[in-house]
Amino acid sequence: MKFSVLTLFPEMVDPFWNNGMIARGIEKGLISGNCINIRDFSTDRHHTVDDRPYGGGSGMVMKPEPLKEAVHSAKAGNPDARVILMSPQGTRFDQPLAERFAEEEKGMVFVCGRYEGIDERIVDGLIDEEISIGDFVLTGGELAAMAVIDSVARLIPGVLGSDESSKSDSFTDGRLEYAQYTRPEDFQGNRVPGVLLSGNHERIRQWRKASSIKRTFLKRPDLLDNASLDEEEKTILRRWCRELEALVRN
Ligand code: 4G0
Repeated sequence: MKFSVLTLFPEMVDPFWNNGMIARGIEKGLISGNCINIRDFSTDRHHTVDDRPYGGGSGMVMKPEPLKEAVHSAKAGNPDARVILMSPQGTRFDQPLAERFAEEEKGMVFVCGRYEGIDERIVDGLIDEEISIGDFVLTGGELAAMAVIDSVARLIPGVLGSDESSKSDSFTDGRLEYAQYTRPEDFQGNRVPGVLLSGNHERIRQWRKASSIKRTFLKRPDLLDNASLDEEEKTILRRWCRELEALVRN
């Protein structure tokens, strides 16, 4: 997968390619990434990239001409890439969408807006998909693009080590991950749950399943709204219910 980021602040995105699993994925030749400075495609003496909004009002709007040339340049180096605008007005990004991108796309071009937004004719004419990482506003699309790239890249086979498969992550099956512990066995008087030290793999599996469904219920009940519980999860929740009832009675 080839990722291109169109931005007025390439210095903000450049370090992203050089660290952690993204850098490893690039070294392995599984992904590649580059930045294109939109300002390089401005032709006037002052390299203008923004202008005042028609109709008046505060703030500035990104001019269409440099953006159009930047997108064309990106697509020339990244053919059949999907052109994505990071914007608070976009479709909400989530794990299923990350999985779809990782599976279906050969390349992705991210347009990062600044100022109050970009000229609507660019959105209409050049953008394939408008995506938001959540209901909040950033000063630019760069952080949002990096979040999307990070989550898509780690789903590409081989980018994560075989040891740290992305297949069993939170959200992959609509449940939060179970609680994790490492040494020491006793940390400031808090002990690791005994079952995890037992070596009994079946009991450990059951404990993790209970941990997973209970934290999902407590921390993100919305994830269970349209989910169907399997028999094991129903048993876990019924038992939990009885434990709570006993607690209330005593
Ligand atoms: C385009 C994405 C880009 C339009 C980008 C802002 C939040 C997100 C930008 C605007 C962003 C997100 C209309 C304010 C840049 N902020 N939630 N800022 N407008 O994904």
